[in-house]
Amino acid sequence: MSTDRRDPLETAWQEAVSALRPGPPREAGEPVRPGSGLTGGGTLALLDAQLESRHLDLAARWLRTQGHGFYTIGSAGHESNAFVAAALRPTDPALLHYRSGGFYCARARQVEGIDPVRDVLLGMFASVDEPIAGGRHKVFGRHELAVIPQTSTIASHVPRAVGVAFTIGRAPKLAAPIAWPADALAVCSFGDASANHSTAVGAINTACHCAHANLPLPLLFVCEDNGIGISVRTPTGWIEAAYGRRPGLRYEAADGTNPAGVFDAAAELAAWVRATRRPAFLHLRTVRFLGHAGSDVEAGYRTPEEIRSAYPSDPLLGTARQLVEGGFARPVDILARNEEVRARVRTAAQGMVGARQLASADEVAAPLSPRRPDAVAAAAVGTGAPDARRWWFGRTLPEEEGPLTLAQAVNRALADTLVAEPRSLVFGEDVAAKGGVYGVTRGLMARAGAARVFDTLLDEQSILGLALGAGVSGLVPIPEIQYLAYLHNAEDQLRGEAASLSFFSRGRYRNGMVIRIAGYGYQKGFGGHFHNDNGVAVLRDIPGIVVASPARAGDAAAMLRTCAAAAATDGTVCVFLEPIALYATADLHEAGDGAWLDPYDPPERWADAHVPIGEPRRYGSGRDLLIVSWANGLHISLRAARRLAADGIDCTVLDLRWLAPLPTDAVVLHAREAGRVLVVEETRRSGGVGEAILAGLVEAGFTGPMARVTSKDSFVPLGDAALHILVSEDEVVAAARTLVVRA
Ligand SMILES: Cc1ncc(C[n+]2csc(CCOP(=O)(O)OP(=O)(O)O)c2C)c(N)n1
Ligand SMILES: [Mg+2]
Repeated sequence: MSTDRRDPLETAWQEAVSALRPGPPREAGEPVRPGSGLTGGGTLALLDAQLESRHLDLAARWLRTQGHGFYTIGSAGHESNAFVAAALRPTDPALLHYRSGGFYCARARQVEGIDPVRDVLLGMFASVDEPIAGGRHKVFGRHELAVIPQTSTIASHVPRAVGVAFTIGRAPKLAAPIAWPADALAVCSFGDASANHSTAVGAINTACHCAHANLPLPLLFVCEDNGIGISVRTPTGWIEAAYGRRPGLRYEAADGTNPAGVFDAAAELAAWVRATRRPAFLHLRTVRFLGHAGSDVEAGYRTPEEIRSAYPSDPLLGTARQLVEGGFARPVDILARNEEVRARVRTAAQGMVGARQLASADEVAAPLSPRRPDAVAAAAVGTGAPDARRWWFGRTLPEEEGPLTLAQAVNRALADTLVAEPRSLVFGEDVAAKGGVYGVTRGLMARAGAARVFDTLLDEQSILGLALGAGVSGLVPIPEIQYLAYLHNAEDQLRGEAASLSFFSRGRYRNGMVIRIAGYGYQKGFGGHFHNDNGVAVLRDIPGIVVASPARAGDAAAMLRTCAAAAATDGTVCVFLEPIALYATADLHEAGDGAWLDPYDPPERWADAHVPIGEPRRYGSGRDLLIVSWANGLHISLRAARRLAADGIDCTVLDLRWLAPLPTDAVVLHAREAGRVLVVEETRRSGGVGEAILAGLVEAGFTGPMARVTSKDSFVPLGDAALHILVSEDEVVAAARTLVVRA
């Protein structure tokens, strides 16, 4: 490969460095400026980190001109963030902006044997050897550096950062160890435009709220303010106006051209955060060079003069100036370092041409959601000590209570999880004193304590952010979302963040969790759409997650144990979708029959009662028709099956129990036995589950008659009008008759 022409940015910098006037020579161990905690020698080392970051950016563009590399968003202009890293410890969990390359290179210097140039270049080449994402994304991340990888979604990491800090703050009150040192702080960087994203705004508000409530939250926000978001200017003074005077949030600003100033401000804030366990906001003023990305034609929205006018604010020039004028280096020394780093980066880049990329779909998906069913089964039977259970439940153990409703069974299973799994936490809106929106968590706080069962503020992004932070810190979070409709405003925290972490970190980071959601329709004419939301498509297409949806008490307890065990053992992200309308249902066919109640299994039966992920449950063995359903649809289907039996139509009813992964093989097996299939689906006709069931049958070569009855493609209205929308027992019976007669 040919060497390239130098970018005007580099040439301007070289000229400016050459023109610097050296001060009287000083020893490397002396402060870089009077009173600074940073030495001249330390600054020189950090200049190398800055140069590495800059030359990585230049190399990314140079590689593109040669037809190599896949990523050109860089950190040029932001490299003063190296001095923030230097003020922190390499064990402080870091969630970084995509321009925090200087931070990454500086942090790598704090840990033996890590070459940040290699790491970042491998990312550009989408190499399988890249240490965090292994070719799945270009991202700053490395387990050995406590740098948790981020997605490309602006600000989506900020709720997790708050969750990590919350977990560090909560750790002293828990009996379980977490992944970070007791005196760690979390650091989270983001851009100035990103600071306006509702995700960031909400998360920072949560941090302020915690501080206001005296909850420990050791978190350093770093806003890398280059005054622009792609092409849109941030109004002068906005970041300070928005974040300079927030309750509970200490604010300091630092100028990226003054490295000692950045270091001292960051060190001061870090010491304060560590000591007070309160959040702080470092406003780091930067510039942006080289456009937003290689593909961005900056000249379309910035004049050449404007672009050049930022050159004097180059953080690399600021560092060089402090070193030269402070007497720690001569311009020639700095220019020589530049040449050394430049050559090193280019040589490394050349050596990576042809680096192996992911070679098969299996290799790509390997870290998506590792499953070890045997280990999960073993973990799912883990129970608290008999004494602990006895203390928790008092005189009557749940297995001695008699048959339970679905809500009671979830409650008892949550209790057993809290007893058996010291890493588990239960939280959400109203879950503590009130016991959750439907009382499912009632009594848990009184026993587990307010450190493990607690109310959050009313923000689903923050609830899931807390789960993300607790999960990546080694705990087993079990958050509650009050209604399925209210998952949607926070859905990216599940889809973009939780589900993708293992994938983008080759399993080095995981965030196992069980998100309990009260959902579905049929609330006896109550509530309207938002309390009867029945759409699950948004969950079913998220790669790798598990969606459990029990219909009755016995299944719910066993499935909750499975989910908690999978979250703890394999880092599985589980959604546990509970049918509100069946929470308190006791009967199936006749009033008073109690057929929808189940006894609670005693621990010695948990192994036999274990429900593996993806295993459905069969009712009956009728040979005329297979009815496939789940949740409310199961209750409806079992009633319909009895009416059909009176007509001489013998049905098998299959409860899917798991909506992801779908038990397609079992459906096919039972379909072959019965010859005809009817899917009874309480979700919508479009994007529901039945489409996948029928597609699975067709793909498997099943040729018998198939049909589905579903709820309508509509929102659910208030009152009895809901019944026009939701699938009914009569529709099931009619469709089944048609199907059987037709065949
Ligand atoms: C949620 C979301 N919306 C839009 C984008 C596209 N996008 C990528 S970077 C960016 C601007 C970010 O600006 P800022 O936060 O100031 O960071 P900077 O690039 O200036 O460092 C946008 C809009 C995105 N990545 N995520
Ligand atoms: Mg910006």
